[in-house]
Amino acid sequence: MRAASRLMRDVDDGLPSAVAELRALFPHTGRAAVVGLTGAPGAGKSSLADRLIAHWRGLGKTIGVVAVDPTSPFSGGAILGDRIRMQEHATDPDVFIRSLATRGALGGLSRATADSVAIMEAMGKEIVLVETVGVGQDEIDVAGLAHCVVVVVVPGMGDDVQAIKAGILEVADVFAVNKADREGADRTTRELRSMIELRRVTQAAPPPGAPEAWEPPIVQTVATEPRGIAELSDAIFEELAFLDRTGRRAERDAQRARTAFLALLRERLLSTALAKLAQEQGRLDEVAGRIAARQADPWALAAELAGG
Ligand SMILES: Nc1nc2c(ncn2[C@@H]2O[C@H](COP(=O)(O)OP(=O)(O)OP(=O)(O)O)[C@@H](O)[C@H]2O)c(=O)[nH]1
Ligand SMILES: [Mg+2]
Repeated sequence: MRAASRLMRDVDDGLPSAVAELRALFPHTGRAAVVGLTGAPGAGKSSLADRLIAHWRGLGKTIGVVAVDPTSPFSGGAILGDRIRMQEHATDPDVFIRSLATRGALGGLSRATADSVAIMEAMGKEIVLVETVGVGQDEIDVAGLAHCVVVVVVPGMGDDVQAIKAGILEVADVFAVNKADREGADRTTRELRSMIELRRVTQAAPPPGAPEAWEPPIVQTVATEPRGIAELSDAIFEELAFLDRTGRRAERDAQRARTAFLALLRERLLSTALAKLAQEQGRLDEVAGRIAARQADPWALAAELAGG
């Protein structure tokens, strides 16, 4: 745990030795089940994570947690107020919790998340849980990094299901209707179910012999009581078993590798361009000033810095 913490710090600080260590660890990664937990701010993701951790510890599983908060400037241990919900597990040697915050101008949060997941996989964690706000179009593509994406929805937001960002249906492998102690949980559940059904009937009928499709189950939960946690865990395990049974896990792993690789590449290209900018063009502010004054055009500058 100490070595992993140190490596994560070195990765954060961008030490060249960290890259060498990550490369050495790479053959030992790829064995965990990566579960994404995503949804609107305050939906109860951390509370659910806390309950899932307790449930899985009861089953003897070892767990890693990456809590991603794009709005916070602080990275590090489980220190943020929000993470206190998982604090009781902080002394459990079989649970490793890491908070990740904004990566600054480089926008490398996705890359940092992928690296943290890899380190936890190399530690031998059986399940790695990634908690993050929002889905899909965010800086952190949790859907692209996970084997199972749990989308947390809460009732009582008016036309809640309609208000859920487009694309959520596509990335959700499991829906948790959390805060089911509140009014409207059944309605939200019904709306989600009809959305899923609508999608099925509007899709072209699968050709005979086509591989079976996964339909996201909907589980009502109350993280605070707790209620529905075993059911949520079962739904997650069923989806993971589905991937294995249908040979989809390899597909998913290829997609995960693609996401992580693109994140790394994007950060590399951007940092190269920014280093060039600092070196050859003076400070970004000056360049921006020249562009604003129409003394330089941004396309020519971008082409010069990024190639093409
Ligand atoms: N009534 C009720 N409250 C809940 C439930 N689950 C979580 N909460 C409360 O909702 C608030 C937010 O919970 P969090 O677990 O921090 O939510 P989150 O999605 O992790 O929040 P962010 O990380 O800030 O986006 C807390 O006050 C929780 O106690 C639930 O099932 N029912
Ligand atoms: Mg949280």
